[in-house]
Amino acid sequence: MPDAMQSPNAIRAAFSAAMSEMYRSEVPAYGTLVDLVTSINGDVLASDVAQRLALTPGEDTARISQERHGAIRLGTAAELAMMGRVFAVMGMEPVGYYDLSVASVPVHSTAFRPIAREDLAANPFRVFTSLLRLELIEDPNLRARAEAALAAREIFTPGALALTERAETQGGLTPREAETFVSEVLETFRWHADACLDADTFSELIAAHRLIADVVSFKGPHINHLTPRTLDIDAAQSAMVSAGLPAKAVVEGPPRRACPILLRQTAFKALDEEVRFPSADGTWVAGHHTARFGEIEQRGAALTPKGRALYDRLLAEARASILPAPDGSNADAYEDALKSAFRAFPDDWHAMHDADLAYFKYTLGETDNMPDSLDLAALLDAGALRLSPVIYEDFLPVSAAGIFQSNLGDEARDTAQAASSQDTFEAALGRPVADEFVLYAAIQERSLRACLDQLRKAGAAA
Ligand code: OOG
Ligand code: NI
Repeated sequence: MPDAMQSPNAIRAAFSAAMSEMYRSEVPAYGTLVDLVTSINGDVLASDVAQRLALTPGEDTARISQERHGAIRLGTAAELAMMGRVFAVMGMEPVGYYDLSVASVPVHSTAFRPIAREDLAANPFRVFTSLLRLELIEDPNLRARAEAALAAREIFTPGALALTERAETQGGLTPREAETFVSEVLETFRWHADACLDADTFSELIAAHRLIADVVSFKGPHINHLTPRTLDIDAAQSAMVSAGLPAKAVVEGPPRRACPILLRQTAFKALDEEVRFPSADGTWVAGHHTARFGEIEQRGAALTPKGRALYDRLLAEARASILPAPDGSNADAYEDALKSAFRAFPDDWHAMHDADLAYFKYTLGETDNMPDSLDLAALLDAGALRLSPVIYEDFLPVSAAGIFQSNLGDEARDTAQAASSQDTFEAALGRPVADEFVLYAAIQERSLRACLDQLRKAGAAA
């Protein structure tokens, strides 16, 4: 990249900040969430819990207050492919494939995010990006109207399209271009209260699936939530309830642990918003839509395939005995079932490392009894190497399904939908999605190699 160009990390950080500012003004309760999470994070970092979390100082701790993810839902393959090019300008790559059809949600998804350790440390902003599966609308007439509405819209401004092309041909954007790019791209995610479809079509789409109505009826893929990261989600959940926010009944993901793994999430329910629908005589018809909500998350260690398989098995075990009721009536019993299932998952960093359950970054520790060999176990036992968990940067399909559902009005939907495929999704995107495990393993290996090199040099010098 030529010197005069703005770094993708700086563009992403500016974009993430601009999104946060826009969402704060659109959904004031999000601002309340950010404030309470910031204060809880400050408390945790000042307490001795911070030590136990073993976060990498200056890397995992520095980024927390500006860390968040967002979510959008796109209507067509062309929108997804273009969105991929826009995110690439900000250093965000598609990672992972999530098939939500198993939970009767008619989308499949990926997460756009930075992938290198340095870039994640600079700013880890991610966007959970879903593509609607229109083929799941059964009524051919309704499907055709939905397709026509999507074909007629252009979700990117001319400026956003032109600057994305410029970034691709000139290998980046100048600081001035980057500034314009951020404000142009922001327009795509803005809320529009004016629908593009008439009230009757909207009702029919709602009846087919609320999510389909949300994607198809508006000018663009309004950001539907923005999620700050907290270091203590249980404290944040109580604070949310105390602040009068309509919090979701249970926290999704693993139970509370001393050594957090993967991702725990909770949300406040979607707001009922006033919208207007155009009618044939040129007047507007007032209506309502629930679309946007708030979410908080706590991130823990990324798990290896072995750790992930254990997580999936224990979660399935708990959920086979009890499923959280949407009204929260069995929330305590569900938490107990989770806790008891997860006793089989070691809750100690060293044990998780030795059992190959999670990924770690190694740092050099200080020790007086340096072992003779560079054997990993000996180095860890002697304290010559220390462990810091590689933070999980991705999402969880069961949790995502729970988040989607809590915001679709908690309707019971037991009709399973045809499974989709990663191939179809990648064809729409125009490129493959990265494998998250490969990325985490690379971060672990690189950090180990760097430490061993330093120890070797120190040994040679001694
Ligand atoms: C996305 C829901 C998934 C998460 O944090 O798991 C998600 C959506 O509702 O569009 O954001
Ligand atoms: Ni989310």
